[in-house]
Amino acid sequence: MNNFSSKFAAGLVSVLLAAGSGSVFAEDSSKPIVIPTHNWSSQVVMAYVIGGMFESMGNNVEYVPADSQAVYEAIRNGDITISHEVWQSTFGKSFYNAMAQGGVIDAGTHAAATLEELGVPGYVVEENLCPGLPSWEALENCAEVFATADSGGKGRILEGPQSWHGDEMPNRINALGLGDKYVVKFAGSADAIWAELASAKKAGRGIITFNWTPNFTDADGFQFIEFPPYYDGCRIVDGGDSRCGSPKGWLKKAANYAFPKTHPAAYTAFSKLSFTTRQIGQMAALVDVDKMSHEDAAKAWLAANEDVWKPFTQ
Ligand code: TMO
Repeated sequence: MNNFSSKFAAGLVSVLLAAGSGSVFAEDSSKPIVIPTHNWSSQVVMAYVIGGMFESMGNNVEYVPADSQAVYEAIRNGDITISHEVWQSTFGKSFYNAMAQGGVIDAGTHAAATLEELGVPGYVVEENLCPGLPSWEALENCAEVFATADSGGKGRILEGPQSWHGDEMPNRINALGLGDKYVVKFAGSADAIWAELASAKKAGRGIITFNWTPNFTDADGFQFIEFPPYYDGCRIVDGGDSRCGSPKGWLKKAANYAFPKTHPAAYTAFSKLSFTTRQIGQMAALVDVDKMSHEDAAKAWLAANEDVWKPFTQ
């Protein structure tokens, strides 16, 4: 062999070796990607949507029910791989606390903007059941409109499960001087909020509940109450006085720091993934309006939206 052809042959051998060993692209580990499920519908449907997307790429997935605050510590220590709905208002603090200790990475932001806030069904405003809503100051004059059998003559504010915000809502109501007129009750589940909203609507009754957007209720005109604007540090837990509403926030994705190394293809897809307000509202509606199981809702959503999610995997 002359010098040229021996160099050529050596080059060819190394190209063939590289292709054969798969060293051009690192392959995803066959270890399962662990996806948490929490206690509101879009999050559970989206867990199965993302799991289905990973499976379409040849990955193994596992689902574990997890507390929605403690999950960030579980991601940090690697017991759970991702969180796909990090809502700024409710989970921003736990997310950044875990990140500051090392082990959690920010895997990007969904297109959907978020709000997690107290509000009333559209008819409460349209029928003027509490004049001045959606401004919070209107609440001072209509506690009796929102009274229930168990509220001791005060107006009832139906907060979500206490695992979401601890005492932030009672703190806020007291800080705004509404504590002697309103009582905050915690719902046992998101379903309990939807059941209360449905029975109030049937009776044409006033009701105040915690709710959020994106959600299935976006489609029926739920109105959020306008509280004094949020600013960093305004909550009692952050050193403030809690005289503030919730932030108009982001919706992020989080991952264990090793995920890009162990599953580079899945991580790349997860990092590209971004859902809109409409898409997340659809995921919730398949369960809360159409009464499908979370798994079936995810299958239906994946089948109807290949044009949305396939590009994330490519
Ligand atoms: C976290 N959540 C969407 C229930 O406010």
